Amino acid sequence: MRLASLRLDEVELPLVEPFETSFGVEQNRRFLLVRLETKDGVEGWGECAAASDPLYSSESVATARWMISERLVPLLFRLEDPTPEAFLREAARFRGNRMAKAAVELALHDLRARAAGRSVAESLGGRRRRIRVGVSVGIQPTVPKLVDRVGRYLAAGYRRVKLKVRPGWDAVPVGAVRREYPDLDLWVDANQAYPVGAVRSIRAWAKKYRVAQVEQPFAERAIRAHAALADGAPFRVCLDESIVDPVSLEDALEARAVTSLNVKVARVGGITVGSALARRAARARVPSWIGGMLESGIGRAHNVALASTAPFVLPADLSASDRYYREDLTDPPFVLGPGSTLEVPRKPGIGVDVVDRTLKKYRRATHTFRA
Ligand code: OSB
Ligand code: MG
Repeated sequence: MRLASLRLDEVELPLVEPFETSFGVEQNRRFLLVRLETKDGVEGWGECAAASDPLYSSESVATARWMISERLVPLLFRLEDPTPEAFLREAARFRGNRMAKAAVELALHDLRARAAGRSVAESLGGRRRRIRVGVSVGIQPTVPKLVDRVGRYLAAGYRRVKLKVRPGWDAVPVGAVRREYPDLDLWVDANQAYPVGAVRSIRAWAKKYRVAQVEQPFAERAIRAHAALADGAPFRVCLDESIVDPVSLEDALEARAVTSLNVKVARVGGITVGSALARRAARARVPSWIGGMLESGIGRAHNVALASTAPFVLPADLSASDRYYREDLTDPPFVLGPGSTLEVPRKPGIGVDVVDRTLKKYRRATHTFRA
């Protein structure tokens, strides 16, 4: 299989409502798309989750654009047989830049699956036809607005809710949601916002309001603080930003700092590593689940495919298209099904079509590299 071109599109897609976390607010999501094409006309799509600013991690649209254009494209075009494994082997000599690498790796998975006439889910060995999902709820202007927001998601059919928290937006909003919805599967995510000294206070409100899972309260490197929180806790301690590769997972497991693993293909450099991390965690009896980065239908389709594989046992942060975007880039849109689930596409590749007209409407820049 020979590659003919890689097209890098920069898109700006308006979110249905602003998404606020401890690190900032997003209103329009700006991101890159990778479209590969072979000499035989087979295509493959990947999405880069890096945002305009390096707030979630050190990567941004600008760094990923440089990394893909100046380093990954030449490396990719030199490969005899462009498989995800061959690409990752060569790309490994460049440090970090995992979101940029993931975008290309995802496109290769889609391309290989399409060429073989299989869905990405099938080629990963995914057996689930539907995956369980929840919804991640951003910080709201007021507590009543949060309670109302959660209520509308529950009415839409979501059965698991993750609240974004930070110092000053925790015990009160979490308590209010718990009082209103006594049986809700309630998770929280702080995106590293707490000082390591906050172990006792987090434990107190999380326990009081029966929070099932506390995600990444402390800094990426604060492994001991996460272990202290996890010690004897009646909730799972989930790591997101701290786990970027197999070594960081080994260290966190050894320290007993992780009792739930959020796998984001963007954060760990693609599907291959994400899948390996989840399998390793499962051997240590740590459950995994797929996290999201507000992806368009392209990135979400990859995530849904990976979520259909065995080690992903907790409900994913992958919601219906209309929770994110009024117009998604793919057709059909993802819709919430019975039991808080999304259907796993079964057509070849990611299994959804990219809508060219919508893509062009929201595209801000495009560049084609030819092999
Ligand atoms: O930490 O999980 C996170 C979105 C952007 C950056 C970080 C995170 C998130 C989410 C959104 O929680 C989950 C989704 O895509 O639905
Ligand atoms: Mg998170």
